[in-house]
Amino acid sequence: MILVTVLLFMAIILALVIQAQVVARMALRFEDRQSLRAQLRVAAAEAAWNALHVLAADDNLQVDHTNEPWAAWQTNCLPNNVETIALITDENRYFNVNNLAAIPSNAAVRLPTSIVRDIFAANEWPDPVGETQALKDWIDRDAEGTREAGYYHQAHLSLEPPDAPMESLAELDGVLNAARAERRAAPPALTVLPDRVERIVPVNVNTAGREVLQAVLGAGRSVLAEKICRQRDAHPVTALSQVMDAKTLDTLRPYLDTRSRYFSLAAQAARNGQQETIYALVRRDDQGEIEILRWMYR
Ligand SMILES: [Ca+2]
Ligand SMILES: [Ca+2]
Repeated sequence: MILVTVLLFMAIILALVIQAQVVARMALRFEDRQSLRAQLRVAAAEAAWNALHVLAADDNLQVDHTNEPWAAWQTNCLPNNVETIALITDENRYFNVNNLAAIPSNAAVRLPTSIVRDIFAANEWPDPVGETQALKDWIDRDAEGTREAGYYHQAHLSLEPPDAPMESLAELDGVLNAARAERRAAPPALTVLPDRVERIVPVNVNTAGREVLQAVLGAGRSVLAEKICRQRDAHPVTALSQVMDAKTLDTLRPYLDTRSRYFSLAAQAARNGQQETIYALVRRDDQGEIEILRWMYR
């Protein structure tokens, strides 16, 4: 009986020792992971800052194209075996949804709603006019329109248009899918550039996708869209007058530029299969100064 008790006692002690070792090892592993995570965050931030330095050092702020140093992948292997990679993408290659709140001062200029409607149509959305109206009413300051607060109340949706510029792609996604049975990603030609001022953010003719250019120029100008793509592939467009006549330019001027002001940045640091990524959105002003609009780790 005593032997059984002693054996049982020893077994319990042994189990406790093993458990303590396992817990200690797990704690150590957790600490290692946390420490590597901190190292990776620092490395990702450094990679991001280096990429932004290249963007700020751009020697021609009037013309931006994808063969410039800032647009190249920037990779690095640090002495502690952490590998980093950073990529800057200009956001002026897409059409800013917040342009919907701006009204062009010249009546001859194409309306932003026509451009967004064409983008939905090109992506075969079921109701381009309605989808465009939903985005416009969400953003514009007035409460007049078929997709203002009353629309959401009637549909028993707990949403209310803020009548202010959109802040993120997630917000765009939420509005577009509010009344949809099946979720659908926003057309890739659209972006969300937060700005306190209601003004049209132009697209860069040197970087915009064919679909974006076509929507901005409007149906009936597909030959012009082709011409711009051909010309910019040979040489970056340094003045809009190089690709269109003065009359056409007058009706499109607010929407087109040869440079970019908004850029997104993704910087990642990795080691041993663990990684940390930074996503940022920045604005570069006329002097090359960079303002960080968004900065998040994932
Ligand atoms: Ca440039
Ligand atoms: Ca509104």
